[in-house]
Amino acid sequence: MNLESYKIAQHNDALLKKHEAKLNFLQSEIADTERIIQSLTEFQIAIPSWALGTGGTRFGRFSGGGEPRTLEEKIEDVGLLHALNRASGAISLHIPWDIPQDARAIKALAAQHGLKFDAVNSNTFQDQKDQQHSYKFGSLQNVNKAIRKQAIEHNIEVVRHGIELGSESLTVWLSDGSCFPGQLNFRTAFQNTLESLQEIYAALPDDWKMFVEYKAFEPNFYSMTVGDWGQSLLYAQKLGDKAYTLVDLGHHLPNANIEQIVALLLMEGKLGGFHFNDSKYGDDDLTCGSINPYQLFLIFNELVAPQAPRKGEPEAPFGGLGASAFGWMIDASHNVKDPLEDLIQSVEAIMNSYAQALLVDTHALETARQNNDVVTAQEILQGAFRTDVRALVAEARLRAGGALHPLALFRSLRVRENLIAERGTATVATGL
Ligand code: AFD
Ligand code: MN
Ligand code: MN
Repeated sequence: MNLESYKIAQHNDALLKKHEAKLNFLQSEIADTERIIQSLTEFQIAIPSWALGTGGTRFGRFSGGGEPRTLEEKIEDVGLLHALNRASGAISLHIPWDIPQDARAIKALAAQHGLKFDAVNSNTFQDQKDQQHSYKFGSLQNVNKAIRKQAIEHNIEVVRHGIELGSESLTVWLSDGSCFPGQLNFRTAFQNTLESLQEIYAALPDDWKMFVEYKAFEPNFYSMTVGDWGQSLLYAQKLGDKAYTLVDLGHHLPNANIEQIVALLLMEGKLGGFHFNDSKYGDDDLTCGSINPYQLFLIFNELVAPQAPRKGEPEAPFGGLGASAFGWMIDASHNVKDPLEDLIQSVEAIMNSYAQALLVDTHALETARQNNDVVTAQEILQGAFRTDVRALVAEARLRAGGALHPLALFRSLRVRENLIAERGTATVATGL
């Protein structure tokens, strides 16, 4: 389904007066709104191909219909999101679920929608039907060298697909680990995984990055072989300059201080990027900012804080993070919300937290810290967090040709109803 620009213009015309009043108020209150709006305009969030349909729980899926049936339709859906919010300019594919039959045609279709290909994701957490060896006892960690080899070759195949599409990063998430005490020699499992990752790393083009994604738990597991940020950082440091740690917000033990983890990974120049989502109990993959928006804000507060740029990266002017600085991606799974509405809300939440973080007076905050003035430090942070910056985010969208209120336009155009009419209600396996 295409979204004609005149429909966006009509939508914006109807809301413009109210929007300008809110924007004028913020411009009267905040010193550098222009630089905040510019930073927001540059910020692009990659949409996971597997989040465009209903993900389901371990026990079932309740599809709402109109789901993409092909890679082309997944690209069209992300194109629609991007037309609405002008902040979803990339798609992240999962191989083998998204193997392009004609990479040139797929790349051209994505370009038509103004989309790039973000990280490609490998999959050794499921056995594929024609697979010679099973990953039942792990993949890159496996005690059987032939199984490790199969998993290494799969990852290198994924990189090859990514190269054809113009991607520049590989995300490796491993559901390797053990279910019981005694099952694994922890050190051998680490060494096997490291050696396997080193073989994959050696196959990376020079300008690529490898993101080693950690996760503290899986139901039924006793240990994970890439279980926390420390293990991921250890792998990344041993692998080399092209390897980084990927922070999925839902992959921590309850109450982990994620903003502190982000700060230390930044300090080491090993923060690769994020899989944004929200969670209450586990890897719930819920709408970003829907449960703990303050944590999301505190993460962005660390990201925009003045810091020495990473090796080879430009100094982040005024905390402007830019699309290239890290891998910015949503990783969510939808059950009771429309997938596209959920993604619209997630992108909005991320933009809001970024804009709020840019309001923080970092010099005053540092002075408060130097004086152990805890109360003032809190006032500074919460003053920014409690500022309604939605008009700044909307202005960035407006200037980039998007909708002032993407969710309202999505509904008023009856996008989902049109997609159901076009694609039917068959539930499509999205993989996850
Ligand atoms: C699952 C994993 C992990 C991974 C994603 C895509 O928990 O977050 O990034 O699948 O492979 O959600
Ligand atoms: Mn993830
Ligand atoms: Mn996950």
